[in-house]
Amino acid sequence: MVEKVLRLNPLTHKRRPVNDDIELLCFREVFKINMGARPGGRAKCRFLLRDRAPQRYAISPVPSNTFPGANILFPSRFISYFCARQTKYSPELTQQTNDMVAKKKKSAGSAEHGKDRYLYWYELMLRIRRFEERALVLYGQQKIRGFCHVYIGQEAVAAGMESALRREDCIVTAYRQHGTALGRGVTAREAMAELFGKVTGIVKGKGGSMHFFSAPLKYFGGNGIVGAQIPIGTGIAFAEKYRGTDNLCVTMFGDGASRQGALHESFNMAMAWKLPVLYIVENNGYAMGTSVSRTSNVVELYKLGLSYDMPSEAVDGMNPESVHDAVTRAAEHIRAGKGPYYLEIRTYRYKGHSVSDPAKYRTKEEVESFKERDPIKMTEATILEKGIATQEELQVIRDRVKAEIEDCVRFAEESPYPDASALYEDNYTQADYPYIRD
Ligand SMILES: Cc1ncc(C[n+]2csc(CCOP(=O)(O)OP(=O)(O)O)c2C)c(N)n1
Ligand SMILES: [Mg+2]
Repeated sequence: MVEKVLRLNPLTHKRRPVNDDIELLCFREVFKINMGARPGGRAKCRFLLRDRAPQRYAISPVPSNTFPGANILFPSRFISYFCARQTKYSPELTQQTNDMVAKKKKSAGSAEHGKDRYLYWYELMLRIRRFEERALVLYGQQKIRGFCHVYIGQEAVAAGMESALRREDCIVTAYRQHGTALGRGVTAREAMAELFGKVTGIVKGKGGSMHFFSAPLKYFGGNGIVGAQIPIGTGIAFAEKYRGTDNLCVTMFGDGASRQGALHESFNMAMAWKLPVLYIVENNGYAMGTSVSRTSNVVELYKLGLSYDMPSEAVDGMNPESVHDAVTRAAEHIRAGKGPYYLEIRTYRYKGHSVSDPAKYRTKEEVESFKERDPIKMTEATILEKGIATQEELQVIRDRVKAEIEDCVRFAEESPYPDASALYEDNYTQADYPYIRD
């Protein structure tokens, strides 16, 4: 087995190691080879394993790293790959989050959030949940194809955030984005038609599940490259500052993305230039099948901001109240011209990473423990317990959402696919592009 794993070319890694020893061994070898920053990995590997027959353990050497810092980045890719196995949402985090929840419960349902806001949260979260539940069924029927990452369990983040923002503020996020987009105002019709690849979709059926975009809504996607949106959001914030607005750019990413170097470059620049950017890490405990505690020494991800002197805090992401309050605090700070703010919003995804992930790397008990704090269930309970609205009023909302989801599916089914000629539309071209080779 050792032989098998070590024979992998680290750049094309195709097979998973199956036990701890192998993981550690692989990581150590890859790390040392990369640290060499020159081709010579094979020789070093032999040296490290000199007690064994070298030819059996040879790894294809990685190329020389000519970009400064690139050799430091390589190992991080391998850690997440080699460490994919059953793990848990960090126990420390779970405890801390429970403490936050207990504290929050005391003030839950307080008059500071009025009836309109509660009903807005309830309706939006329900819309997101029902939309995605339906999308999963349609995916199973092969009416939706390609990638599909659902947000189920994380709805309170989109709801609490939107109620605290202005419509002029910008948002950029990752690929798990149906909920964020619906919160922003993308209609269920536009979203569902996009999943179907139909011309009536929010980006004319060309983007699919991961790439919604709307300039009028100031919604900048929907990005499939993990962490790529962090410098993009930083740049959007720069543009807002340059234009002299007091809008901010919410730049959202997952816990996995927080290990990307782009985050550090962005944090540094945003602080140096006091850019109006609100960074939000949606810490749902996992990056694909790898838990935060397996890939990061710092499991309290808000602390990443502290080394840049960025105001940073952890937030319970399972209820919209605390998300709203934190985003409100952050927005005030940013609009006052004091620069960026960073929130680690602790949440959970009930489903696997994508439709094709059975999520065997975590226990049923863990999933259930989060479902007990389900944001929709909890919000409904608060509304009823505090007499904010009646069961009948909630039923009207439930019926409305149900009809809306039925309608958006019908709309998507009946809409046409784009014509083949659409392939030549909306493409970026530049006649004098300097790097084209014949
Ligand atoms: C640069 C890059 N590396 C790896 C991948 C493959 N990949 C897709 S999603 C993902 C996990 C990201 O997890 P996280 O940031 O926590 O977001 P979540 O899925 O939990 O919302 C990875 C590694 C990618 N898309 N882009
Ligand atoms: Mg994650």
